[in-house]
Amino acid sequence: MHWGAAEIESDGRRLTSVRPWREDPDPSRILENLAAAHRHPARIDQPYIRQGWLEHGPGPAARGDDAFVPVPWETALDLLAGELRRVYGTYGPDGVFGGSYGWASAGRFHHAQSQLHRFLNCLGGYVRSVNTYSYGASQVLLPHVVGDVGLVMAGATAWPVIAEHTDLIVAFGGLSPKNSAVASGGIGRHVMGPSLAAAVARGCRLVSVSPLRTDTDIRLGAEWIAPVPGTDVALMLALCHVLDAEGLADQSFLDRYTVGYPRFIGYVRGEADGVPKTPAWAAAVTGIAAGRIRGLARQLTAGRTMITVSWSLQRAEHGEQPVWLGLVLAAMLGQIGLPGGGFGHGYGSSSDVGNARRMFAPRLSQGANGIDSYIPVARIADMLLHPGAAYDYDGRRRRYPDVKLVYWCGGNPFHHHQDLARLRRAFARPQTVVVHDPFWTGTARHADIVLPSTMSVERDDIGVGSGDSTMFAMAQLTEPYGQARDDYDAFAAVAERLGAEKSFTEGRTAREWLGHLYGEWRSAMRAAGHEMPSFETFWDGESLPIPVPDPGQVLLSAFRRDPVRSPLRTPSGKIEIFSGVIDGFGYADCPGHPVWLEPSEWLGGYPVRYPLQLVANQPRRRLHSQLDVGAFSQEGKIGGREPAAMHPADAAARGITDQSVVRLFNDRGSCLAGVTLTEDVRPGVVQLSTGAWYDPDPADPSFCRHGNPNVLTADRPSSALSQGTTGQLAMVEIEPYPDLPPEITVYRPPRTAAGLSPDR
Ligand code: PGD
Repeated sequence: MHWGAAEIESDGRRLTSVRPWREDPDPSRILENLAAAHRHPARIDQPYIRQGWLEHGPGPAARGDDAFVPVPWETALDLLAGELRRVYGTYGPDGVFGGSYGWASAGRFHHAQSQLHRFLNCLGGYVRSVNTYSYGASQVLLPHVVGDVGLVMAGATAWPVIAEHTDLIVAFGGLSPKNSAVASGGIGRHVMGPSLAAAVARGCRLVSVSPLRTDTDIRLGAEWIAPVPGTDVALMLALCHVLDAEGLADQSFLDRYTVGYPRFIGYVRGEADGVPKTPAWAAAVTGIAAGRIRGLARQLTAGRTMITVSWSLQRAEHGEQPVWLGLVLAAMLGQIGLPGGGFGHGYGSSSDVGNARRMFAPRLSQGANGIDSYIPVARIADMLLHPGAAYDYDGRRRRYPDVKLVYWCGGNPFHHHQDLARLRRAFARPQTVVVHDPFWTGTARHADIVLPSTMSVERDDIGVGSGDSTMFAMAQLTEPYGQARDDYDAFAAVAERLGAEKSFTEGRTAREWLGHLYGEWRSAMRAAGHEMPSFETFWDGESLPIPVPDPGQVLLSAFRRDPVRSPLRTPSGKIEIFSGVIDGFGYADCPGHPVWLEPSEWLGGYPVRYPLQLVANQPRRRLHSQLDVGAFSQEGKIGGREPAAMHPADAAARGITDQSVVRLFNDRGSCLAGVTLTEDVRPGVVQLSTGAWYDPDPADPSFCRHGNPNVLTADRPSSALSQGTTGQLAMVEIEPYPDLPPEITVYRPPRTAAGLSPDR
């Protein structure tokens, strides 16, 4: 599972015992959600059709409030096949959006997006989405400046190397234990915590730069620097200024391995704009004393230093800048490519960053898409609201497609997208929305055709995380909930109705696919010189290690050894401190070298009406919105609401008391939350994690009764370069909620229209 391997027992229906895998040194408590969630009434028990769609047929409609009509599987499959036939026949693949962003569940075969994409490709293709909500700004930036995203993520210096060699880790955005509890596709052994503990025991120092003290495990004793949220760039610029002014920059490294340093350092010195980026300048922006910044800069050169930037920092307006600048700062220190020094991006953001790259794993082919139409993933609402409108992206001028049918399988945009009231207006535009999910999520409630999916404990699969090297046989443990079916079976049945069954299933059952995928992989591994056991031996065993070619990998070590023979895939072959390509795009919000740009909303410059800075980060007690109904997630709620952390001084100024229910609001929306008061957040900051299921007030969908912060965040792109999400930060005000808090209804299935004939 995404949050770790587990040893689970069941009576065939319920999960009777869920324990972490005994070889996991630092398991995640998210596992504690599984048993209760598995049979929770919020599961979808059978197929449903939205009443309005059934009565009036496809077309734009206010989605989200209607009743749902339970229908037999055969009826739902017939309706779905008929609608796909109509939309493909009338509009072609350009009328179908199948991006379907989301983490779904672990498992190489039943991976929901892979299933959906393969299915839609068998029908001719679909409009897809590119990049992620996790690090969308970096995905577009890094190819320009260092040549490759995968290089930085999968090629990150391995944890054992850090544990052995690093003297100082400066972590912009911290090294979050809650985020490193999870990894896409799963994780066998969680190693970040033990590795950091070993490094600290050896004498390594940690500096955690974040408005939240808990962004690095408090037990590690890190020095906490808490700048104004969104101002890390100013802090980094001042560090660069000190290195330059005091002659501490490694000029020979900069000359040999980078291009564009003179342009950049001219900006730091204030040659271009008359503003030297001194510690005093940065102190006014960040709220960190100039002396402290200067002191930190001097420590950077004292030993082996790792500069790391979390993914969360780039989930903000101008999110490219802290990542680019982290790389530049590390380049000035001259330790890139040396064991334990240099640059990292994503340590503590996902469990797999810092795992040495493994060899490939079994994979289901998604076939070929018949069209080449896409949007940057976080532009979903813009696409639905403004078909045909022009936008910029990575140097190109593009237009949004005119989508008629939206298909989601394995994601929850009413969790992950920003400004949910706007997303709801956008979801009223298509003619049909189809959703597969095990649970009645916000997204399922905004669909027309809803199909119940199995959870991974209800099917056989092969499990290995995208960055993990332990493969597991995931045997089915219980019967499916209600009439839930594997997504694969649902797609196969629709494909059969559309004459595409042969290309979709290739004549195999799900179980036969597992043997087939494993067999293909085993042959490829043999060709690469690695003998793997038979499928039967793998299936009966506990776990199977996938070979890791270089367990002691160091990011960019080959480039450092020989930049001529191992150049980067950038135009210059070097690290681009100044990128002529990006500069040539002419984007004011992402110029040719990293700069400080004031965000539209921040503590330093926003109207006093919303004086608190919301940090809407990843949750500790679940994965995104997954398993919010589970025991561990529920245990954290306050008055049934999602917990929000704020500083006692801010609370006192507003008459807010600990453990009380409050209302957070701004011009976009409002939500309730339960307050915890703590000095572990910077004054002026309030933290409310994502993932509480969206529970809109029927009279006002911009008001979430439960605590989903995405009613407050802005649907504003990081920049014209990347069009990434900016969901991490927003300005809000908070007030006590003196009334009896309204009932939360999202954990119950939606209203059904009983007795209505499903046969049209
Ligand atoms: P999940 O809750 O994981 O969130 O957004 P994402 O959509 O990935 O949704 C996965 C859905 O898949 C769940 O509804 C689950 O029930 C369903 N599912 C699980 N297994 C299956 C299956 O086998 N079949 C089917 N059909 N469905 C299945 C996450 C996204 O949120 C991410 S990655 C990030 S990094 C962003 N982070 C932030 C943030 O920091 N701040 C804000 N404000 N917003 C964010 N949103 C983003």
